[in-house]
Amino acid sequence: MQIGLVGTPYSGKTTLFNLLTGNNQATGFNETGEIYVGSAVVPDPRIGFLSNLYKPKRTTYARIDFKDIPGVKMDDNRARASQLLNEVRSSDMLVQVVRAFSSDQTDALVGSSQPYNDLVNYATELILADIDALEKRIERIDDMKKINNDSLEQQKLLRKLLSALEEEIFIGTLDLTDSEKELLRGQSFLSEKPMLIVINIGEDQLHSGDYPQKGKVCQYAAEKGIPVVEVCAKTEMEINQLEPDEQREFLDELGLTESSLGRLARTAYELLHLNSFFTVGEDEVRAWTVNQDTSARKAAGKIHSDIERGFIRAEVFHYNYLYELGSTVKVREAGQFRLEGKEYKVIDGDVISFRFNV
Ligand SMILES: Nc1nc2c(ncn2[C@@H]2O[C@H](COP(=O)(O)OP(=O)(O)OP(=O)(O)O)[C@@H](O)[C@H]2O)c(=O)[nH]1
Ligand SMILES: [Mg+2]
Repeated sequence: MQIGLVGTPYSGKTTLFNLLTGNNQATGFNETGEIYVGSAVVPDPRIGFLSNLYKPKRTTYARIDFKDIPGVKMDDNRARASQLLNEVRSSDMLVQVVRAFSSDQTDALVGSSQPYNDLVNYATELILADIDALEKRIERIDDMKKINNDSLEQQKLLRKLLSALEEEIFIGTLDLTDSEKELLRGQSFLSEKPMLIVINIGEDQLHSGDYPQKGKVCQYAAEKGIPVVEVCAKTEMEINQLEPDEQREFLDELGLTESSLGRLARTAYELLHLNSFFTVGEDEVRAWTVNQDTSARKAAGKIHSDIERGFIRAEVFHYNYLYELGSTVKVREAGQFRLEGKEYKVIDGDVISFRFNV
């Protein structure tokens, strides 16, 4: 899974990228305009607990990959703009970074912050790109010598999508039937990608709890059903570079109980309908990420295709029992160890060991 950080120039994408991935790329006017990729550990206190209990040789957290995609600037040529758009297109999910903070430097360059306007403008860019792609496809079908029923159906559907976009409705929010989805297979649209909004606030705004156009931003996000996370990217990045005990002190002072990465990862998991399950042992304690509705057998395949193929049973208990009772022996005594078959649907927080045969 790769999450694209997108949005207008100078909104703080690279700053956030550094914060999330522990990178140290140049920000602001020193930027090189490069596209950066990096990965972040998904914080999960359950892994800490399991690791403490099992004392494994290795502890492996789940990871999320991030791609920092620069905003299109005034002097960018068309080739550059379309390269950047393709990077957006190849992301599984988008985090739109919106500037709410104000600083002399950025204000001088791009004006004072107007997060609501930026949100709408960026959405319009996505919509226009989709309209462009749709029109090309429709034209291609129109130009076909022989038109069969399938292409007629497709044509009808593409026009329906087009008129939705013209009313500024995201394709992702349309209720398409299964057969419509089938017709669109292999085509992807920018406005159907799962999206999350990060409002990049300044430290003063963190204290006051307010930023320009906040009401409009919240109303817009609620209407579109897009989750919003407020992040104070620059301050948090600076705190990250301190010694761990100093970090806690500063975070407490700012009233930040959970890191931005933690909040972002949690929101992304919800948005993408993802679950975590765990494998434990002397060698390794590890978190695995699967879609909700993943069967035990498919989950086994995450670890190794041999385990999926030779799947016999899954031995499962839920993390919460272990957390409450403190040892696997007690979990077993409490009758919370279960043997599940291949169709069992994995639940978030399951601790699983697979029995298989190769
Ligand atoms: N005061 C303040 N400045 C910030 C904050 N976040 C980012 N900045 C500054 O804003 C400038 C732009 O940040 P970047 O992270 O480079 O922005 P970007 O979105 O990557 O910009 P492009 O890659 O050009 O699209 C930098 O000088 C940052 O230091 C913030 O929360 N507060
Ligand atoms: Mg950048």
